[in-house]
Amino acid sequence: MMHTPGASRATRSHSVLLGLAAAFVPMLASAQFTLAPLPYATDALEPHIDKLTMEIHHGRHHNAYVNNLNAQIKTYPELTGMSLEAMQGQMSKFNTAVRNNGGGHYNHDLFWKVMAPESQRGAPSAGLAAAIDKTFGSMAEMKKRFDQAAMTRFGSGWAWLMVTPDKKLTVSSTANQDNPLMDLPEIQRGTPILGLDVWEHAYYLKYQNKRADYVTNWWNVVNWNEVNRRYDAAMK
Ligand code: MN3
Repeated sequence: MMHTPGASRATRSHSVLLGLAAAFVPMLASAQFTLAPLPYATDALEPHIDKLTMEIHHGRHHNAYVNNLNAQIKTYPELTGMSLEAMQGQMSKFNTAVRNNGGGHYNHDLFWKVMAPESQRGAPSAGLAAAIDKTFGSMAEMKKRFDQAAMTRFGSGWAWLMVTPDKKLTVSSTANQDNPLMDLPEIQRGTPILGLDVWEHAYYLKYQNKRADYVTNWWNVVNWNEVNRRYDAAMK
């Protein structure tokens, strides 16, 4: 279930820079993209998401995306100093390895933050709740559409609640480690405020093939405080 990054396809100009970059990139690479600790204990989302899944998902899968992304700095020295958000928005410039691993790093960084232990989950703000009611009719209907996006994503990918460029809420899904920030023609663009990982590695140990049960239970661990914060930022 580990991700296999696509082959590097450096352009001619990148090749020219390669020798130069290789001389000093190892030092920079170690400090560029890093795996932040989880903002809570690995068992904090029990019983909905189990401790072992969290350990493997964060410590191995997410860690691999970070390491593989850092390895791409020798191909693309311009990644040095680039924010994760900025990278997503110009993903069309990069190869499949940056798309998969840079997307994977951004997506998981968001994923850990939009979940929280029970005492920290909060509730949708008045502003977000009103926008959800206006857009979808009700919170229940929004969740239904989101669940459909999660369930109909064939294979690996993500479901999203996002703010579109014209400041409207919508639900979408992306394949693999793509996300709505990426400037790629097949992606519906927006600013994600809530995201759900529906790769099998996110739920298989506890839920096996029952993705629907995972999706249903996952709503119990959503960190609405963080979703509210992202909604407010996206609406500015
Ligand atoms: Mn994952």
